[in-house]
Amino acid sequence: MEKLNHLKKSDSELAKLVEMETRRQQETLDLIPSENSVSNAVREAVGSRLMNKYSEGYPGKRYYAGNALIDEIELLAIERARNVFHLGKQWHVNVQPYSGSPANMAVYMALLNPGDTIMGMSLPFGGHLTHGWKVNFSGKLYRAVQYEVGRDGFLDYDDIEKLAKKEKPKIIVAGATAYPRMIEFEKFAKIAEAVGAYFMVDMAHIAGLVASGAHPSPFPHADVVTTTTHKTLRGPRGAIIFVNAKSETAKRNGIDIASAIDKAVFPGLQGGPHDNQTAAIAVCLKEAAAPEFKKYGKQIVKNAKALAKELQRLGFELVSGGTDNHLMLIDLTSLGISGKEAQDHLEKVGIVVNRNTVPFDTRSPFDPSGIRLGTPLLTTRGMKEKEMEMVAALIHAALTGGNKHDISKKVKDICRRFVL
Ligand code: DSN
Repeated sequence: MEKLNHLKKSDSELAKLVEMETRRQQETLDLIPSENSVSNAVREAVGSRLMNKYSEGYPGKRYYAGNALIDEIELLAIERARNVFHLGKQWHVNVQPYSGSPANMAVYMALLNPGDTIMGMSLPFGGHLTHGWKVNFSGKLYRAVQYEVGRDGFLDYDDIEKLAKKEKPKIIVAGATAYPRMIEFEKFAKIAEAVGAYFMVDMAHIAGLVASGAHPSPFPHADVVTTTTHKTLRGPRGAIIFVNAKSETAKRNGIDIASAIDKAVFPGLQGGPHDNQTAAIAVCLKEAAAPEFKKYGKQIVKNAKALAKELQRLGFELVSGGTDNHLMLIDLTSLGISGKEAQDHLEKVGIVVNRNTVPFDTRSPFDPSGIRLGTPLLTTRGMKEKEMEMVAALIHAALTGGNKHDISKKVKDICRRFVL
């Protein structure tokens, strides 16, 4: 447990809440696939005095004095981002977006006009809010058309191509929050090329897998790649936009894509960047370039496959019949409980998951038919395939009327063995 000496002295009420949350994280099994647990080094950078600075602008072009060191930090983050994903200089990198949604907004703002057509994956089928969902800015400011997965739970690239040819989007977005399978970026890129659309990949969920070679890279195929930095990449909350300065689509449209995206981030959408966050991103990228991170990313996938296999052996139905990445979706329909009920039962025994729609769900998103499970955080704790089998057994017991006291005790035992 961290000391929080100063906080305890000045605000004991808040310090107590932080300590309780720390303990909650340590004593529960977190299977939310978009969450992770960062290193102490990343946390130190986030809590550093860099947060005191204003740095509107970009390295070498700031509006305020006193930014020489901030420039160095931002340039280091940019260089490390290129290094982790093996990118040449043609990839322009912006590390300033506050998080994933503003990063995606900046891309649309740079490349589209309000009312233009965007095409992304439908939210209840596994897409993200910012990929054109109706209640989000992306579905309100733009004309959004949405693709879905087929009945088998897999993306159907022929259907996506038909939709693109019919709707002629100006941008096609690949990327998901609840899709357990590999995304075939090359196929998407061909479809985008055929209709003259920009091809954007939001790799937020899988960035750590891409960095470690556990998922194919979108970079050979995309015009723009966005990512958050706090999911599988295991950094602070934040985001990066990678821009292919040699984009043929941008050339055809006569725009300088790198400068358009920089301008959309600042001054288009944001004021001063969060320099403490930029520094922590640089730290996480250094960690992600290390050989241990390669093992980490591959182990996330091995663990997900082991968890999926054991859950299926115990009778659970998984969307698409398994997983290729860090997450899976259990369809609870045949078990006769809803996603919300399952989430609540599991939380009571110390297993933290999120309820989630399954493709073609007939229930409401507030109480859908599924739960989403992922292995990034348990893998950070050092768990392997053997522990995944135990976790599957505990989930099964919790959802089929097992003794809550016994299950909670076993959860606590595992948490004690794999310390956070
Ligand atoms: N909220 C994130 C997730 O859980 O997938 C997406 O931004």
